[in-house]
Amino acid sequence: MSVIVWWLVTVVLVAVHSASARVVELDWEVEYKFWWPDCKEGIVMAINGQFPGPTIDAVAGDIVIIHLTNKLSTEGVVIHWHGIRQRGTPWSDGAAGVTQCPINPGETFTYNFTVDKPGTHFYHGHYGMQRSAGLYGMMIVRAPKEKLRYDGEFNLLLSDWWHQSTHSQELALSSSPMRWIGEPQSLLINGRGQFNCSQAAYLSNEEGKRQCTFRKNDQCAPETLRIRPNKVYRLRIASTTALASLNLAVEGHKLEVVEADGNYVKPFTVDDIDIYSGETYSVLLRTHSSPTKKHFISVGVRGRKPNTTQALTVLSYVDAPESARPTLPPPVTPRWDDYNRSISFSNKFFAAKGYPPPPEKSDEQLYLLNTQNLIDGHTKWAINNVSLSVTATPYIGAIRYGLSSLSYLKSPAKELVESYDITKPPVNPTTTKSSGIYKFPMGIVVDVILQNANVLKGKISEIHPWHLHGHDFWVLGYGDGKFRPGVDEKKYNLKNPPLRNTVALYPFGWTALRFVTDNPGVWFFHCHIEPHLHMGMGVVFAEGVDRIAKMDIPDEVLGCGLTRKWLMNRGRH
Ligand SMILES: [Cu+2]
Repeated sequence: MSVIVWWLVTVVLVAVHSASARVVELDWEVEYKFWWPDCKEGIVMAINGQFPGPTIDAVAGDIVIIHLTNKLSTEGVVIHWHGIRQRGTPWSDGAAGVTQCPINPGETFTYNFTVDKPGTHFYHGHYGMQRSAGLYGMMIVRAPKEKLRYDGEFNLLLSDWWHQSTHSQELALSSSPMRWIGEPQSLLINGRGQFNCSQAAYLSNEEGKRQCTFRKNDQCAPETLRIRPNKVYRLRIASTTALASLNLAVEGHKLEVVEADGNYVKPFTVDDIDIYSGETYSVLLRTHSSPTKKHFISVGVRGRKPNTTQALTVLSYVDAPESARPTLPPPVTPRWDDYNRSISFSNKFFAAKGYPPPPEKSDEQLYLLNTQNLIDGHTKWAINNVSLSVTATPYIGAIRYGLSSLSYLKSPAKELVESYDITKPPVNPTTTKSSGIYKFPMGIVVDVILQNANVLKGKISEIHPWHLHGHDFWVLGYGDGKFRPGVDEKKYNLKNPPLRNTVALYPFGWTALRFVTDNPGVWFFHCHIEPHLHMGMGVVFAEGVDRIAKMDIPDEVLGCGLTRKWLMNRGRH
């Protein structure tokens, strides 16, 4: 064999080898840009001039390296990789104040992590209300050998949009008395929506419904999903809404749910899906044999009294003429306050075959009582009567160098939960702020029981989608009213509960989940509704504190607060 052939063989072998652990390396610049997300000019946070940000497309096992440059003139920035567990790289989780200092204007920070399992994910800003400002994009991690069978796929990234700037919103929410931001002006599908009008007005008898007008290349013009007859398409759907709980449906088509939060589920078929902020789904859609029709895909608000027009986009069979419009109206979003319908959808989820069941028993139970409270006239959300206030020193650095005495919280005695009347406004609404941190040793099984309650005024309890960083967890069950220790555990699904990273807590109810402490790090666990988190609705789990104390944490994540001082002093020795 000639030298050249040997060289070629070697090149091919290296290529095959590196294909099993590819590096996806990207240079990103974050900046504000004028944009027309809903046909009205606004300001978005763009990445490399795009809104939403670029889609990351990787294969399980790949290493993702993002060099993120902050081109904002006056504020810091971070990006959280939602659904990626960051095993071995907790400092790359991108939660400001928890796992890193915000990246300063003009500076570049490199995120470097492995995407260890396939799934539909997204990424988003996790500092202030930068997610609501439009800092987000899709992140697809493919299976080296996909077990689902389909002919094509589309990504649908769902978000909600306000005309009030997020800086103004932050101030409004922190004011005394609080000024509520209200419902979003528009819903966006892949960053595109239409304010105060409907694409389907021509099919409606409703008075005053305005037909949207836009040109094909407008930034707010909906995308058309082009499909072929008699095929199967995978829709990868993610919700990064700041506030809205959504429902998605495709006129004339059923949806087979196959994946949730990056985990395969036992397939089931529905007419529509509920999707809460922080959740992702894959659904399979089987196309009809007729090649000439167009159909509306609708996204509407549930869980809060809606005041936002449905977002629509069009599914178009290949032979449909460009000028043709859908002939049937978009699906009607189910009633917003039909919570039984919502819960029955949640109860359809089971792990797909092949997932091992959870451990049978837990070592620790953590109750998290969700209440709305006041601090000096400021409206807050509190967990176990503590409203989260993230410290200036990143928790991961404070633990690594033993710099501040973070006072760890304890699960409240059952009595606290037992004595609290969740059906009424709090008797004593005053609460306190703290770092909201709980610690767990490695290698134990933890149950978290989220307990919902009544808000400050009226007879109201809200939906809170809770998202855990660094982990998937098993959803063991949902219940009405107050959790009854010793009774409700008996109803847990321990056979095939779904693995998720986000789960809904329903009004006046409880949700139980289980996870294993197998990933040392400092993990945010919080309501994914951005205004709620802003008002303190979260906790932090320090997992394996002794292991964190020995971690080789890059200095670059710690250039603020007490860790900055510590690093500067170290330099002097
Ligand atoms: Cu919430």
